[in-house]
Amino acid sequence: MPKIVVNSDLASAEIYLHGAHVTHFQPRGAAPLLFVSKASVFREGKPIRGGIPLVFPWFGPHESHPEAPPHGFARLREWQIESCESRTDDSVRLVLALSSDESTLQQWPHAFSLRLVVLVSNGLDMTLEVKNTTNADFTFEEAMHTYFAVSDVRSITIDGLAGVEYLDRADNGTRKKQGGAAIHIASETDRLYLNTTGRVTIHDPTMRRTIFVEKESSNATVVWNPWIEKARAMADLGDGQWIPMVCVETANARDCAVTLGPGHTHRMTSRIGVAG
Ligand code: TA6
Repeated sequence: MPKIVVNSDLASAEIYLHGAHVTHFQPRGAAPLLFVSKASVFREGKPIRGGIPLVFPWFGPHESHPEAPPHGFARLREWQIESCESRTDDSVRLVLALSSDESTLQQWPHAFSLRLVVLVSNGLDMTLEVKNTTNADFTFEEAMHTYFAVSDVRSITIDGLAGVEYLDRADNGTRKKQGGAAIHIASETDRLYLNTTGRVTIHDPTMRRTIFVEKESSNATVVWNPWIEKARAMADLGDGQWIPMVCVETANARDCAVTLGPGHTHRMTSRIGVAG
């Protein structure tokens, strides 16, 4: 499958045209930030397991068509390269594009054009642009479903979501409120935090690093780890592969879905990197 490989003084990165899927980001002098499953398939019509899957235009299972691909079709389509440029500050800017077509219109009856703008420097900035090319409003969900590489998910803590309301998708979507302390992962965790725009940090004492996730125009954050049984049951993840990963996802979904007017463009940005 075709991919763009970036090697600069600041970082290295890889992004597949399949799904405009970032599978590698490593700031110079740091360990890779992203987890990719060794059992992932790289095949048309299948999502890559790990890296930064793009979720659009619905989050999770389709609300009325169970046969539709979970998390929408954007991560299953071949995107086009619009531009690739290295800049005087040693950063590299990539733009990939995807527009609606017969196939997408059958799954989601709205015309759109997407652009993913990726800026590789000592951090990774990604902006998903959604343009409504119809003559009426439409409402969509989206996410950068980022899989972070950690030493052991049981030994990390996640800060930045204290007091935030969330839908507990591991408990029938029950609405709950996050306590004040840092988040520890000690079982299957699948939480869609709502109306939250703040910076989230993943503290990994074993790797002696803190990863940050900052965002703009995103009002939801998802924290996910499949834990033992779910990981074992996923052919493209596998036994024990829940340990070295955690997802902290920059999203707009459910109560925080986006309604976009005709001709308008929405831009959601996520910036990840190593703090300090
Ligand atoms: O973001 C968490 C989640 O919605 C989980 O419920 C789980 O389904 C995960 O995404 C992975 O989804 P996928 O379709 O990539 O297997």
